[in-house]
Amino acid sequence: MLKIWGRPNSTNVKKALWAAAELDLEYEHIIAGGAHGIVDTPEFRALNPNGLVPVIEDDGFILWESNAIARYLAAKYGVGKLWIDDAARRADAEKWMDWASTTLASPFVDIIWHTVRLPEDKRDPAIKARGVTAFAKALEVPEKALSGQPWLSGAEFGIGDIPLGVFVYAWMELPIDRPEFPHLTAWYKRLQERPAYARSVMTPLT
Ligand SMILES: N[C@@H](CCC(=O)N[C@@H](CS)C(=O)NCC(=O)O)C(=O)O
Repeated sequence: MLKIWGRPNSTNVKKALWAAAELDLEYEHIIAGGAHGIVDTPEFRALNPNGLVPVIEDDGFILWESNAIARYLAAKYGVGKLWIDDAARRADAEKWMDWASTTLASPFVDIIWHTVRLPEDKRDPAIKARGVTAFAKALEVPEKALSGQPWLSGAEFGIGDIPLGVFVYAWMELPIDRPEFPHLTAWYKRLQERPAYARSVMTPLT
């Protein structure tokens, strides 16, 4: 059976859990990382030398990196579902996965650590404000894209929606200022109607 290592409050772990849930896959979930430890053990380092979650094992195949995991699960179990056969359409969707990691991850860390993760006396409002501004500015790009299509993956929901869907849940939940993004908000409402999203992503952030 598929195994997924990672604490369920991690943004990157949520991508793997959500992809598996969308595909109705049964899996064993090993809670690891943060206060749960495990990631520094030699056994875990043999799975992922980076000592980070998520990691999966599927029929003896070990994989780390959350976007690669979502792509792998979609390609193996989601043909005609999460996976898009046409190379151009798939690349058009997948670019959002890379975009989310390269553009949003850094401001997201500033926001989440300085809003809820660090002890209150260690939180720096200036770092939080820097993250909030940069994150909102970046979201202007998917806001525009979603004015012309229902999903980042195109006409149908797909892997391109997964990373941003996880980030946006936290962004909507955290006590921060948010500009109005009507198309992004409509997309977020559509995500919330998906049982797999509710089960895997709409869970505590701390
Ligand atoms: N690029 C990696 C980043 C993985 C990562 O940074 N994971 C964090 C959780 S979001 C982690 O393992 N932190 C250490 C821990 O939880 O102990 C991915 O997308 O999978």
